Amino acid sequence: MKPNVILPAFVLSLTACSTEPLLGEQPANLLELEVQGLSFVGPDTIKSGWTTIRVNNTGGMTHHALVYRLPDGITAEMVDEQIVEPIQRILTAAIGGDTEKAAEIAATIPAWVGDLVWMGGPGMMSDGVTGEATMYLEPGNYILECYVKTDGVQHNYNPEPGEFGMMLPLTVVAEDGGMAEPDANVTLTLTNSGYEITDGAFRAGDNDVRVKFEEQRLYNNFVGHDAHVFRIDDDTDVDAAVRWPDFFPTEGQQTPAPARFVGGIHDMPQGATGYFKLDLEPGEYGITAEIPDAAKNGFFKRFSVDTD
Ligand SMILES: [Cu+2]
Repeated sequence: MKPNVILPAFVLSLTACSTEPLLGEQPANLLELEVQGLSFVGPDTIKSGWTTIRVNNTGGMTHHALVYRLPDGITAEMVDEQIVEPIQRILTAAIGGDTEKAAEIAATIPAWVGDLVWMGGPGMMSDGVTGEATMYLEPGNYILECYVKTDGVQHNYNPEPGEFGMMLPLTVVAEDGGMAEPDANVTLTLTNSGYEITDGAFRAGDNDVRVKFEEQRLYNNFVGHDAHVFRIDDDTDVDAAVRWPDFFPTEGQQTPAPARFVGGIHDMPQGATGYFKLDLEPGEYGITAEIPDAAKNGFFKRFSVDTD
């Protein structure tokens, strides 16, 4: 861990596991969560295999929902105490200008942070947006988390001892949910040099986006590239929006977001494929990643959606 690295905290609250039969577009293995204050509310158990995680964000601000798998022997309490809480103290020290203290705290973060496996989850969603991502999840223990910052406090951090913030422990059980791999109208392929639309096209209305993580790498020893979509209106500060998901700077992911984020998917391992939904009005959009210097690293792509 680089001593000057500011790590995000993760917090989320989720709800809902259902195994209802397929009804039209209804996913068969769906975990549906609500945002209430700074928590995810909903079920905490889901069957394995293809799994849809939906977050209805009516919480009044931008959130997201990274899903990651815990290595054997690591509990949500350990993540909260040994990673989330120190990262908040690093952020607080950095905001106060005490980089020495921030570096001291960073040195205490356990090496097993590198064994957490980022497994997608709904990307940046502004207030009023429903985020939905579908991933293939093996049985195990996971956490779903939002680490957006508000007034210098990460949403996953809860100062109350023993209480989680936007951090929902999730159990993926051995029984397979039986859901088929989703279809998609557009495929976005991520390599180490950026985004490429390799099949189909974005369209007005509902989009099912396939994301192929053909290549993946770590930035600042911590995050991989991913995809977050925002709307570009005439008055949108595009540069600020492209930079916003980078959580390393103290102002990164600080609310309010400089643009309307309409969905996406968090990073997944090299070789993985994930899916997310977008509901797009005609207009201009950008895709950016939660990494340092996203544009310089190739991770900013504009696209237009025409009226059908
Ligand atoms: Cu949040």
